[in-house]
Amino acid sequence: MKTTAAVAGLAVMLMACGGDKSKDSMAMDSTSAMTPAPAPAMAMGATHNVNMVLEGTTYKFVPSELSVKVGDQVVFHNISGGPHNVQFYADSIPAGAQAMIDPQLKDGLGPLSSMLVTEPNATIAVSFAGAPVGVYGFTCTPHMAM
Ligand SMILES: [Cu+2]
Repeated sequence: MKTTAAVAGLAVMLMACGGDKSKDSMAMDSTSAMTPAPAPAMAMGATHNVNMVLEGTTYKFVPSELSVKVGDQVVFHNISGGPHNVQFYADSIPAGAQAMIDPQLKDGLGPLSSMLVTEPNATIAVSFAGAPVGVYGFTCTPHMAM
């Protein structure tokens, strides 16, 4: 079994719910692997909030990039312009990440895709407990082309 050495690695999310041709992504790098890891398996992770909004004619995730640690969770909030969802790119996530993501996205639109949220302030939570370190690219399915 392959184990991830850099458990305390940082993740950077680069996201936009459209309006940008570059792929939204989240990077988890292992540069912090030199720092002693403070027992991440037992630690309660931090929660990072990301708003899904429509500003003018631009759909975006706010913030558009984010660093998270293994064990943290990211909560996406449907603020405006919905329905929105969160869809990870199959070719832009680390090996093994799909096995961590898919079980969390019940009733999703498909593999690596969450369900659509339509209610104001509805949320989609993704936990990165046990997540492989690496880059996580994602978008919003209804607005990925916009
Ligand atoms: Cu959207």
